[in-house]
Amino acid sequence: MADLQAIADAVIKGDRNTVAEQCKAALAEGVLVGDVLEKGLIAGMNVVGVRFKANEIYVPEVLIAARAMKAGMELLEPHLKEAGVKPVGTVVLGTVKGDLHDIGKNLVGMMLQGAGFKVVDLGTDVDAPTFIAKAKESGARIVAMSALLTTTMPQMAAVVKAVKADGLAVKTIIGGAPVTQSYCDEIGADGYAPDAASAADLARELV
Ligand code: B1M
Repeated sequence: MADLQAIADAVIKGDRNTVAEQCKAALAEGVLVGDVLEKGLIAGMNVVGVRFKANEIYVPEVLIAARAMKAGMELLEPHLKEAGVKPVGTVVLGTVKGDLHDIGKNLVGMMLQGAGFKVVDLGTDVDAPTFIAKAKESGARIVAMSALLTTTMPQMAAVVKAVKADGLAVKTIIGGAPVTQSYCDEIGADGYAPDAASAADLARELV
C-alpha cells in the first residue's frame, strides 16, 4: 500500500528508487496527485530545508535529496497537469550579470521547487532586461537573484530599479554569500534570505 510518509522519508534520505516506487504505487492506487506532492515530496523537502538551516546536514545531502525529489516530480508532472494542480507561483531565478557562480543559486532553485514553486532558471550572468522579459513571459510573481561577488552585487540594485521603473508587479528577493539584509534595505529589494531553505520560506511569505 502507498505510504506518503515513506515518500517524505525517502526524499529526506535521498533514496530516489524508493521515492519513485512509492510515487508510482500511490498514483496506481488512486491517491490524489496533489497529496502525493504536498504530503510526500514537499513534506520531505521541508524537513531537508529545516535540517540544512540548522547545519545538521550540508550541501551534498541537499543535492541528493533534490535528486530524489526530482525522480518523484518526473512521475507526478503529467498527472499534475491533468489534475490542474497549479504551482504556488512562478519564480524567475538567476545569478546576476558578470557573475558565474551557480551552486548556491541551484540550491535555491531546488528548495523553491520543493516548496511548490515553478522555477524558471535563467542560469548565470543574467542582466536586468532579461530578468524583466522572462518575468513577463512566464507571469512570475517573484524575481530571485543570487550574487557571490562584491563587484556584482550592484547588478541586484540595477534589477530592482528596472523592475520599479517598468512598474512590473513582482517581488524581488536577493541572496548570496556577500549579500546582507542591510544591502537589501539599501537597494529596496522585497526580501533577503541567508540560505536556500530560508529563500523558499521567504518566497512563500511573499506570495
Ligand atoms: Co569564486 N569567488 N570566483 N568561483 N568562489 C568566491 C565567491 C570568493 C569568496 C573566493 C575567495 O576569494 N575567498 C571570491 C569572491 C570575493 C568577493 O567578491 N568578496 C571569488 C572570486 C574572487 C572569484 C573569481 C573572481 C576568481 C578569479 O577568477 N580571479 C571568479 C569570478 C568568476 C565570475 O563569476 N565572473 C570566480 C570563479 C569561481 C569558479 C568558477 C572557479 C567557482 C564557481 C563554480 C560554480 O558556481 N559553478 C567558484 C567557487 C566555487 C567559489 C567558492 C569557493 C564557493 C562558492 C560556492 O559555491 N559556495 C567561493 C568561496 C567560498 O564561498 N568559500 C568563491 C557554496 C554555495 C552553496 O554557497 O553560493 O554562498 P553560496 O549560496 C548559499 C547562500 O549564499 C544562499 O544559499 C546558498 C546555500 O544555502 N544563496 C541565496 C545564494 N544565492 C541566494 C539567493 C537567494 C537567497 C539565498 O535569494 C534569491
